[in-house]
Amino acid sequence: MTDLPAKPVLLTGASGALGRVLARALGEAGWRLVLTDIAPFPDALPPGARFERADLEDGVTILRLAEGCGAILHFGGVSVERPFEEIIGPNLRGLYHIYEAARRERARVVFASSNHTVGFHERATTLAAEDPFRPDGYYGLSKAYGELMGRLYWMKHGVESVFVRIGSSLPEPVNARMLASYFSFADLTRLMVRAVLTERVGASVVWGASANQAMTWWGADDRAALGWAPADSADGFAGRLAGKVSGDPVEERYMGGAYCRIGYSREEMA
Ligand code: 15L
Repeated sequence: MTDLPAKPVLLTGASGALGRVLARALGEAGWRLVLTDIAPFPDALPPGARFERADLEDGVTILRLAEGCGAILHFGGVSVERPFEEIIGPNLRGLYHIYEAARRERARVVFASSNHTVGFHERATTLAAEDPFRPDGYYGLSKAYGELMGRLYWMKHGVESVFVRIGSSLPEPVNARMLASYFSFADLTRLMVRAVLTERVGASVVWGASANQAMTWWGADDRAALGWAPADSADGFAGRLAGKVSGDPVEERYMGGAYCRIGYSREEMA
């Protein structure tokens, strides 16, 4: 990583699992980072970074934190399936604050979207980025809303976004589903670098998965325009993980896996 962003970068959700990975990697690469989260930052502050606790629902503070920033890596908010009322505040109102801050600063948003925006697509298909959303719960629905808000701000205000539909970003894949959805920390970090440094991104969608060939659910997207391709893969785990399935027909049928099963009450499966 040689090039550095011209302006500081705001990273929300900095105290979360992926926020901590990015704070460390980008801080070590010399990026000037403004870190924020509703929870305290648990690690030593990377060089060139400052941290301030903030609630995404506090729009005034979000505007202030974004002052002077050229990009916002938005990893904050609820990151798993939760009841609707718990999601509205951080993921809908909070997201509006992020986009208003981006509009004011003429900053770019890199939005941590999710595979759960399309969780109710069947695993037998290979999706393109423009295929319809099929959220598998209120969390996935909030991420689809986030992508649509980004589209609105692009069309109406020229605010650029990269929507990254993150699969399963963990130290390593742990079940058969992740032979398709695994996204290594290194591939994630390299994508963040390209998403910030690429001169023009418009409103781009990228599937956040490593080069998983043993099982592929996600196809065409805007990665080439960003000059990004994943380098890692879950394929080496196929022998060990292929049999690690849930046994649940709903989970195993759809891309969203266990999220599809949460609160599922359809009686028949056509
Ligand atoms: C996500 O969007 C979640 O944030 C993460 O906790 C995992 O559940 C991941 O999706 C996944 O689908 O594995």
